[in-house]
Amino acid sequence: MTTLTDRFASEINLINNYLENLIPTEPEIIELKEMAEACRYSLVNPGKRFRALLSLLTARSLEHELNLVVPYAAAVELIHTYSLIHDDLPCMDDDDYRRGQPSHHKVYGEAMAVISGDALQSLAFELIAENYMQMPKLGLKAVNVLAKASGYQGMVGGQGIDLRVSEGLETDQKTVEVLHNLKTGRLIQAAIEGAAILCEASDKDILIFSEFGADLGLAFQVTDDILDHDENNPELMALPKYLGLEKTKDYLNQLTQSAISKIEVFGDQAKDLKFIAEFNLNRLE
Ligand code: GRG
Repeated sequence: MTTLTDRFASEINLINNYLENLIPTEPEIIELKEMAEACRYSLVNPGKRFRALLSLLTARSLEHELNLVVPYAAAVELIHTYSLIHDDLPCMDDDDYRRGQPSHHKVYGEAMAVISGDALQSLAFELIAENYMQMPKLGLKAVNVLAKASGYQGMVGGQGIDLRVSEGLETDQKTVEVLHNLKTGRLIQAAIEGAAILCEASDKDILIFSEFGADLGLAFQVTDDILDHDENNPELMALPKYLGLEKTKDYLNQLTQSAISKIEVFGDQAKDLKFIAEFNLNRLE
């Protein structure tokens, strides 16, 4: 199967180069050297850059210069990275490894992991403010989308539900879908919607991209649910426990078709986004 890194090598390079140069290894204030190193540790490493790639491919679908959305795409990756650092902490998922290397707190300690995550989150919004000052109305609209998607009405809200479920809150299929939409889906949706906004898409087109993003965001998590499924010990917060594996696969197919049908109006222009939706489905093979 063609990987995202094969097919979109130049787009992923664009993002990686930008992230690589974002936080200096030798900051002007020399006392910040360790802080900068800690922030770089989780940011500059081989994540898939799935969300950032979606921002770039949205710009391409709108026949826009990809560079315009790179700072926004980077901001989304910053938010994603901060969430992973915090999620790995002992008070959350307590994971020792992330992206093939020791998780942040294993290297820098828990307190440093908390503040590195905080710093990356602030930097995300700083990036947008700094780079879209010349187009303040669209910049503010994009900030609004990203802030909402990552805060209590989005990713953090989803994490809140997740915490309560792991403490015994009763759950069902609907709760799991809400959780997936918030915790995983919203940020993926925002990567797409915010890029469409910055590319001056019409309100109608922004809505189309946003709805495509909502379907794809949920589909991304449903694929993870299927890949992680263990028949003998089904996850409480994953759909196969409630739908069974086959029906979860059917549901993933439906979501993928629904996503693709939404961007069909853009024809060939949106072929890369269509590829991504299909790629997510093919991750199962
Ligand atoms: C702690 C504020 C806070 C939020 C945590 C996103 C999240 C919420 C937790 C991460 C754990 C998790 C499994 C979330 C579901 C989203 C997901 C599938 C994340 C992994 O994304 P990938 O596969 O990772 O794109 P890479 O490493 O490729 O970027």
